[in-house]
Amino acid sequence: MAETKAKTAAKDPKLANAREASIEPSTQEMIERAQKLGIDTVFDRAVTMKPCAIGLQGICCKNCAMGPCRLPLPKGGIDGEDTRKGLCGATANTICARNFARMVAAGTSAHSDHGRGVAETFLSVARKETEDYKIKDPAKLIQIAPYFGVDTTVEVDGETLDRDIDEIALGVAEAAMAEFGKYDGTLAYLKRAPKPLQEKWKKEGVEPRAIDREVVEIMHRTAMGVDQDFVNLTKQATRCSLADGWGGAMIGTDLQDVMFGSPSPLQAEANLGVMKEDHVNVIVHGHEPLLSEMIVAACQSQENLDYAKSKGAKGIQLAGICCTANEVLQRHGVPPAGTFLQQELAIITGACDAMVVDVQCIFQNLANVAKCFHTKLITTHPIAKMEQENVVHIEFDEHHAMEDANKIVRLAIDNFTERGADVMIPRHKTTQIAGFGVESIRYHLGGSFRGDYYTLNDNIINGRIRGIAGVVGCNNARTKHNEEHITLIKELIKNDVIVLTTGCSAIAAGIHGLLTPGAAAVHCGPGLAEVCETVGIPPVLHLGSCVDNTRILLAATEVVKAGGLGDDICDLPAAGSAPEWMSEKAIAIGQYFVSSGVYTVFGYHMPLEGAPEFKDYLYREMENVYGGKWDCEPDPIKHAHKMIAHIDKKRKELGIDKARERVLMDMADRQALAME
Ligand code: NFS
Repeated sequence: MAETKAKTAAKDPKLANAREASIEPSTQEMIERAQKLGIDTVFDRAVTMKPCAIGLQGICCKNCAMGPCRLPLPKGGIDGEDTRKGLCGATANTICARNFARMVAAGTSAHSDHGRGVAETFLSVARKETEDYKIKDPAKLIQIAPYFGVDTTVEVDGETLDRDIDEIALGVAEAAMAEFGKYDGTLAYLKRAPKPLQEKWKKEGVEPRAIDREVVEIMHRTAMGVDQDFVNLTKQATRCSLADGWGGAMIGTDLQDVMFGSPSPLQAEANLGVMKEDHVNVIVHGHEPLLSEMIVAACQSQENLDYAKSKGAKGIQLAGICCTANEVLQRHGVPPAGTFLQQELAIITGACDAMVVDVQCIFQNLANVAKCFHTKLITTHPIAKMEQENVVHIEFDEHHAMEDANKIVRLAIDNFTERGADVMIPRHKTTQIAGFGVESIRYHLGGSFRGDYYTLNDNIINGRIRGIAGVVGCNNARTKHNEEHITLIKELIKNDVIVLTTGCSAIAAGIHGLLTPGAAAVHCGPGLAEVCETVGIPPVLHLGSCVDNTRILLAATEVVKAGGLGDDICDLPAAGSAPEWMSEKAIAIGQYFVSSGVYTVFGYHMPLEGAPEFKDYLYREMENVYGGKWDCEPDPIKHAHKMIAHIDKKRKELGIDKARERVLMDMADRQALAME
């Protein structure tokens, strides 16, 4: 590598300062190594490319060719009437709400197209068109079938018998596919929500009809000259987001569980240090586990292991980046090599023999970084190709999935001998317990006899657990990598708030050692520590990828059903958060959480500042309609305390705030009480 290009941040203001860019040591090491090698990473580009100040405010409209019209907020704010308008007269509220709704549409389409891909593969399984996938979790299939109107039993001569599993599979597969484009009715999974929430959606007229339809309607309504009422636009943003959370994403999660197995707790490692110098290193990156499930099998096959050994490698080390990492971690214990912001760094180790990408969150710059090393960058999805010439495209097809996976793994093995001498794998790695889900929480916190969320509720009511937080989402190069996630999560568990996590936030929590039962004694308040130690769980539970945020919705619903904490999700002492968000998918997720009754705080920044009235609608008015509302707080400690204040407000409304004080009394207090 051309050392002549060597640069350091200290000398060059165009380069990121590694210590300011991330709190994570292996990330810092790799940023500096890249700079020495003259390879730019996202961290450096974030220094040279400043975000557009008008876009940041959310008030640039480019939905027709008379614009882009830009309506920045005047310095010092609006004095008197807000007269800002675009060429057509669109107000700042309209423009901002249109942009917001389009983010929801994009996010929903990403999760739902993923869900559709899974449903299509499941249909192939049900039709017996593929040998490579099977039904691994028939119990889950039987559990979801009734929502799709599919019978799980048959009457034969007056006797009720179990129906053939293949027939159930076909019924569910066809009904799931229909959810994307059916022309009447509303989505099947809405029935899984607490009754009062279903009634709110009905009253507001926001029950999603078909998943694709809600995305299309947003694109129509936000086109030039259509919907010009920010409240009405937000309504459609809600309906579309619900088609994501209670539709496409939920179908994705469930059918993945049916085909690949529902996760259960397991131990694995995390961080760039999981890569091995003497092994063939294969990294899977993206979101859909359809191919990566097969790659896991291909990396374990004796034939491929022998082939790797014949090339001088000791074995094959598979690792993941982003949510594909979470999918294969949750079900197979494959270690994540890093979060979203570490994707280029995995190649910069010089030890990545193949990076296999599918869809979403993939930097185009990976191709430029791969060019500097021997790494084969392999795209696999027909909708996600790259223009650079060094990228190999091996298109994945579920009908010959295993064959495709073997081809990819063999390419990686062949490439092992092409590795340069300049290899540097950071030694940092941690151990974590991942693999939680609605079912495993029930098992660990519900008690095997009661079989529900009773124990969890009981501990919330008695105050050992103050509340529940969902901390999810991305990294963002505009914030210090992992700092907000980790500071926020630590502050929550210190205050006895149990954390459910997904996405890159979950990977970050694993990398920083928060996903172990041992973390309870170090970081938790006394109540949460006691519960975690008693049942042997980490205080931060890894619930999977971003589509698996649906597991958080269902876990919250289980808590409602277990009783004692109100009738609806909005009654729970719970809050949501995406402290380092960057993706449109995060906005879709935020909107469906808010519309399901969750107070949801985003970090960094929200593109709403240019339209104070619309912002106020999201941050205040939505609560009157759905019981949940948006908020934004970049400071992770203040962010945690906004969530805790909300949790405490809900405890008070439920009349369980006093119980909490009792738990925290010391012995002297208890004796004093006994004497009264
Ligand atoms: Ni979620 Fe997954 Fe990560 Fe953000 Fe991207 S990987 S779907 S979008 S960056 S958490």
